Amino acid sequence: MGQRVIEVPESMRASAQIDEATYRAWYEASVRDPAAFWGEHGRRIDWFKPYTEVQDTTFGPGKVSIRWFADGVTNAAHNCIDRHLATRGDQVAILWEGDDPAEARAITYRELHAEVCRMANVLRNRGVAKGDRVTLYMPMIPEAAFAMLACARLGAIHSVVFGGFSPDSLAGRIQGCGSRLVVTADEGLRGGRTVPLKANVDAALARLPADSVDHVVVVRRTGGAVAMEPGRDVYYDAAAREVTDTCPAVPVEAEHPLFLLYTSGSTGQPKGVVHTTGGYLVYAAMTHQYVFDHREGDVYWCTADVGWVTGHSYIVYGPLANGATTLMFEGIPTYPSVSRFWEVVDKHKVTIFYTAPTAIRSLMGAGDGPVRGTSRASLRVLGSVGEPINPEAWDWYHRVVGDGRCPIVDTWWQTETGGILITPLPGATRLKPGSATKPFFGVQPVVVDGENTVLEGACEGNLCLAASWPGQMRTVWGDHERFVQTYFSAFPGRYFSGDGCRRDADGDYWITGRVDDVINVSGHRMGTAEVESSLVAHPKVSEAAVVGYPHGVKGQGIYAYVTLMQGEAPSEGLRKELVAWVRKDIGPIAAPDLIQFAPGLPKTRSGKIMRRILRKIAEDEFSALGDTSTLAEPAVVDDLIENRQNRS
Ligand code: 6R9
Repeated sequence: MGQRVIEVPESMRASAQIDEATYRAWYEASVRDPAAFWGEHGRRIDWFKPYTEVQDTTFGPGKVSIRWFADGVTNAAHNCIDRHLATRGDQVAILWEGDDPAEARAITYRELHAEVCRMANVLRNRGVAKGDRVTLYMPMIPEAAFAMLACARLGAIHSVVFGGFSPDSLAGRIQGCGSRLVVTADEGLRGGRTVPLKANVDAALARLPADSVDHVVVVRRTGGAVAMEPGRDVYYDAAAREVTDTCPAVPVEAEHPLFLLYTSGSTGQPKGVVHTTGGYLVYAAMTHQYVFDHREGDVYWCTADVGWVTGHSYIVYGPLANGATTLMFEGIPTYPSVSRFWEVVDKHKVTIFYTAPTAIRSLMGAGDGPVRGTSRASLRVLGSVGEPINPEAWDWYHRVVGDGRCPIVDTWWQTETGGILITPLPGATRLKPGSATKPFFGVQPVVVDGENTVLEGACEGNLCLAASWPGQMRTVWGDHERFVQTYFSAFPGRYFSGDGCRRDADGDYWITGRVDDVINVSGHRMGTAEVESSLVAHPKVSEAAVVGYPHGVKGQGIYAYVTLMQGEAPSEGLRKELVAWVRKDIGPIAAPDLIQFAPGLPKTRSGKIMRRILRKIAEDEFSALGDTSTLAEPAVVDDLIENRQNRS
């Protein structure tokens, strides 16, 4: 196909945990007899009561049910902390790098144990027990990980809400899962600027019935003044002084929920993705070890925020279950300068570095100089996640950041999948820039056409999974029917990812992006329906349609077509007002990049908006609009083209 192939470096091959032959043998075994394969690998974590059942899963049609290791009993915090104490109590578990380069902390496994026990006791004293939901709205400080693990220790279910979400979004997520306790910080700190986390919690709670939340625990980060409501709010440091630093880990069944995480889909409000304990932890830990070729002595850094699934699986649970040293970074890639990532790599001798294409593209824009000025000699493996990585960005990452020395693992997965599904393994897989390459052990991708026919060989279509893997989400919180509808109805009997892909003649997968109404902005998922409903809630807006368009740094930008109420006139002022409106309503990540005022939207005679046409115009490719004969008013298209906002 004329595409470039980068062979496995000889040094990697020689010392590989998994070489090519092992990959083939294990993969083969994992799909031939999944129960035997996972029965063996499930033992990589500690079980208080060992499982005898391994896999009990069905994708329908009809019933959808996913259970792994179901009669086993374990605890995630025990596995991430306690079981390491005898062998690595003095090893650093969490290496924290502050927003300000002068601030850092190193927390050993022994200290992690004490910190998590204290946090667990603070929560327990406020009524948190097994099965209760706890919302965490935290900056990237070690206390965010302590709080997650404290919940896990008690068998409580955490729901982390990204600190960039608005009070309204936070309120919806608190109410959605009925959490009665929120852990937050006074303020966050990013790029030298403060984020008013506690004030946002106050605003969120003001929108909910008065008795919704009993307790707000406030970690002091900046020391900035915040309002404290007596009886409800307590500073963490004060509460922690009153408890001991031991707290037993509550044994939970393998299928007991560990966390839920709200994520955007193509319709309606964000849904609470439910992950359970045993299978999730086995899968997160195993992928972390093999995908990143993680070994004793590594310093591993994933730059994600704990508000996203990548932070859950690959900052906290996977690495800590493996006894790793995991770096947690509070700041942003461009503060105080565009060299920050590489300075942190040198400062902490980072060996494995995992980031998102959007970060790579934005740093690439600043040129090679800021990278070349640093050593990066400690780096061994580079990773990418969140969106397709374009070959230019891949090349730069490989050639400049990794000095041509480090394999790049382009890892495809989703909030719903719990862990990485399609990826190279550093010692086993030759790389193709832009391809996520091969399935991980136990993962059975299938490419299907619109009629659910399985395509063979080289092909392009919808990316589905034919069978379950232990890290898979189990249900949507409180709405199993929505789970079945969303993931198992488009292609009955299979899990549908929502992504399109191409498989080449070598069996390598190339993810082409979402085929549903979800857009991927800087690696963050946004449902177009959510942005639309926010826009139409504005008093001057009558109708809105939102699509994605190619954006040089963000991957996709948000393009909104807006029809105003009768008598309202388009203006620059109103454009700004609408952007600010969405930003305030949902959060900065949802703010439209381009708004086009449109007197009418292209609709079929039955009133359906033809998004295909809107996407084309937003992409500035209006010469290939396809069939427009079914439009009720073909003339609206001319106006849309005339006034398009993205002109290349
Ligand atoms: C882990 C995470 C999931 C969506 C997914 C896909 C896109 C993620 C990718 C990728 C191409 C990769 N995506 N990794 N596309 N190559 N390596 O990002 O979870 O936030 O749920 O997003 O992101 O479109 O469906 P999440």
